[in-house]
Amino acid sequence: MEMRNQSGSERFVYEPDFIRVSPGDTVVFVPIDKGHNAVSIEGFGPGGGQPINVGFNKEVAVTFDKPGIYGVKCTPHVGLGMVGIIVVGEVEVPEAARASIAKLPPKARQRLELLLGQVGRS
Ligand SMILES: [Cu+2]
Repeated sequence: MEMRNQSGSERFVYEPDFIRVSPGDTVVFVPIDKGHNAVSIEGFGPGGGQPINVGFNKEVAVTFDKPGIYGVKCTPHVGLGMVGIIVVGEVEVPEAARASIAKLPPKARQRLELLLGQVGRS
């Protein structure tokens, strides 16, 4: 999952912003551009699941052992819609995730609604 200032016409994005993996798989966060991080959006993931905390300008590999939907946001750019999700295994969108995105800024909320809409499709 690349952390970028620009991808096509979109500014401040994770590329891709939707990743589907199997339990036990690893996702690498790659800082293509500086000034981005990736931290968990609360309400996502399995209850008590592993938190994601990728520091600024760091390349970090995260292994996902538990099925769930993991939401990430960039602290300085969540207001500009810099969010993404990682879907691990066969899962449904938890109600807690929907409740959680209602609290986010509009652009982040809209993008997450689109991303969550892709979860049930293969
Ligand atoms: Cu950012």
